[in-house]
Amino acid sequence: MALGSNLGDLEDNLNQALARMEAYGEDITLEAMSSTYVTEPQGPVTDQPWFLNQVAWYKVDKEIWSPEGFLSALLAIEDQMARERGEPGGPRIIDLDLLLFGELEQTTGFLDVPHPRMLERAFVLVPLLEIAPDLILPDGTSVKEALAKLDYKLEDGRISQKI
Ligand code: PH2
Ligand code: MG
Ligand code: MG
Repeated sequence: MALGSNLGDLEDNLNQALARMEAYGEDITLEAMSSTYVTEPQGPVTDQPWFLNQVAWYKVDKEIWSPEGFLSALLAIEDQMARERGEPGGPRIIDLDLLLFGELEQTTGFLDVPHPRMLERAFVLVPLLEIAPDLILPDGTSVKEALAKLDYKLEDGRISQKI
């Protein structure tokens, strides 16, 4: 799961989302969590505050959680944290994106995994590499290879990227 925030108390927002994930119980357990990174806004809206981003890896009991159910659990936390759904790609208190669900590959519109833009985003791949250095995505690409293709700069926990 990728976490992002660029409104309010960014650190507190990410921590609150992580705490709410914990409250779901034993069939969703935290396996690894990256550091946080201060990141340059990507996407259609460039005139907005820099983000705080982080990636967390969960072990999910698949007998209990379908991929869509798990995504709904993330969206429910966004709603509980009073995220307003404004401009697409614009500023937000909290954004929780499902990057991967095991080896699953699907594009249904409600849930597209792997996340369709993850390979273009250093703010996702840098923290992901930190917690899963040997990860190979379902299509055979490694996180390392994907990151090597991007034009980004990582300095003191800050990631800037030009597309
Ligand atoms: N999320 C977006 C759009 N742009 N840029 C950064 N740096 N970090 C984000 O989390 C982010 C973004 C849409 O979800
Ligand atoms: Mg997002
Ligand atoms: Mg999102």
